[in-house]
Amino acid sequence: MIDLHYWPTPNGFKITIMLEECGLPYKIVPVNIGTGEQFKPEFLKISPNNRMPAIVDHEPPGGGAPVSVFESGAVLQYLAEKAGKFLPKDLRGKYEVLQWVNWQMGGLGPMAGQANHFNMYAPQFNPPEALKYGQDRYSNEVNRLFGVLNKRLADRTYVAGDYSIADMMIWPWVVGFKNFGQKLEDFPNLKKWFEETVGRRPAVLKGKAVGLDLRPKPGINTDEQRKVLFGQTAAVVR
Ligand SMILES: N[C@@H](CCC(=O)N[C@@H](CS)C(=O)NCC(=O)O)C(=O)O
Repeated sequence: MIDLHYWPTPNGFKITIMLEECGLPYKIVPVNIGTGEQFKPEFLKISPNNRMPAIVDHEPPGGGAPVSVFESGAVLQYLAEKAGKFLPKDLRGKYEVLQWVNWQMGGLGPMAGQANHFNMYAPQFNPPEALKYGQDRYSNEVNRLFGVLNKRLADRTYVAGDYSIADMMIWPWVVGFKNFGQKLEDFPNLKKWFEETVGRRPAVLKGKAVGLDLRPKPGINTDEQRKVLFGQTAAVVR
């Protein structure tokens, strides 16, 4: 059995989608990031960066002690190796996928996360142009990254070879496109991949619905949530 330390967010959905695609049994261990459960000492032992998702696999390949993994890219790579699916074993195929996995982890995820923050959650600045600078900077970068993806999908069905962990990781970071200041009509190949090719897969729909009941109201809505999520420094976290 795999314990999935989880909250229903784009980085969480990557893992539930993969687990559903592979048919691997898992148990959700909720980490309510709005109330600060990511700072619990038991969780920090698994995920020292106080971020979910993370997994603990009690039946790792080859046996032995449970294996714990944090960082969603590493988790999906682990699960792909465990299941023998969605990550080619040959060198060329494997690195074709992994370069897009890293593109998502280092580019689309962080930039869309910041676009979301400035567009949806940042307080009013004085002067107001200061807020617009942050909004434009990150929304423009997501726009560029969506353009890269749109071009990539012009002559292929999936991002890298067959359907893979790259598709599963990128898809949840397109879901919130409006909050990142984007219109999918500007990216027709991406739109088709998002809405039809990947978006109609039963495991994707199932994975994206996992744990929605844990969080009746999406987003960050209370002062407590804002304080926990936006006030972090080394001193506060310790
Ligand atoms: N690079 C990390 C990012 C994970 C991440 O940012 N998780 C957010 C939710 S989507 C979180 O746990 N936030 C808690 C916090 O900010 O304290 C990954 O891909 O696993």
